[in-house]
Amino acid sequence: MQFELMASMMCANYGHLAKEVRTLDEAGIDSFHIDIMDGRYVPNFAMSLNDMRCIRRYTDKPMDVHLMVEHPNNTIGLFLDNLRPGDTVYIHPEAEYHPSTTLQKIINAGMIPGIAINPGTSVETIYEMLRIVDKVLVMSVNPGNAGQMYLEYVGEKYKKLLPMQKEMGFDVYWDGACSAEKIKTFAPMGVKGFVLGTTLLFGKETPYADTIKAIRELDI
Ligand code: S6P
Ligand code: MG
Repeated sequence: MQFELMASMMCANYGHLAKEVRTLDEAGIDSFHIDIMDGRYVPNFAMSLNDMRCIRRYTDKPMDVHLMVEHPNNTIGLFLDNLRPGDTVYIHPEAEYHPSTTLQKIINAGMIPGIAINPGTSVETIYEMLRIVDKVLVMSVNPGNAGQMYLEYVGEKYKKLLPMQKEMGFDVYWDGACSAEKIKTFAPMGVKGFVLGTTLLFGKETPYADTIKAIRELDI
């Protein structure tokens, strides 16, 4: 079964970031998930513009940029200027007064527009935007940190969103506490890609190539 795997780069070892990027690239990761935080929309600072630029220098694979910042419209140009067509940018709709304007900016710049939805955000709230975006990143943990517990109630939201994909023209992606068991359950239901962080990929003894290979060979 085909699905995409994204590496959550906030979980990488910054002692040797270039090596991390090259190893993940060679291990067959599909794209690099970049968690940008501003310390206001979420109570953390993870990565920022320079980290993204640095990662871009060591790989030609797509960037998957997740903006966890207030009013992304104010600074999104900085990111778009450093991205390429085929890269994705997600905003959190509730962080913006006019999210559809910001999404249009992403589209006009030639990038793939996405929204990230928090565990507490309902499908009804973002319904109209589903027609504008190509990707919906469903947060299975509250945004801000890696290494959190999966929030069981988010499963219901996937069940609600997935049947709308075709008619509204978007794909669903998973972010937070992603395990092999979750991929086995949700990939067949139609989730197109999974962000891999500390739960499955980083901080383990197993080489990235072996982990990624084992996920691709899951019996699904
Ligand atoms: C959380 C962020 C995520 C995490 C990822 C980490 O704010 O958007 O991308 O980095 O979920 O994965 P894990 O397996 O440590 O939860
Ligand atoms: Mg993320």
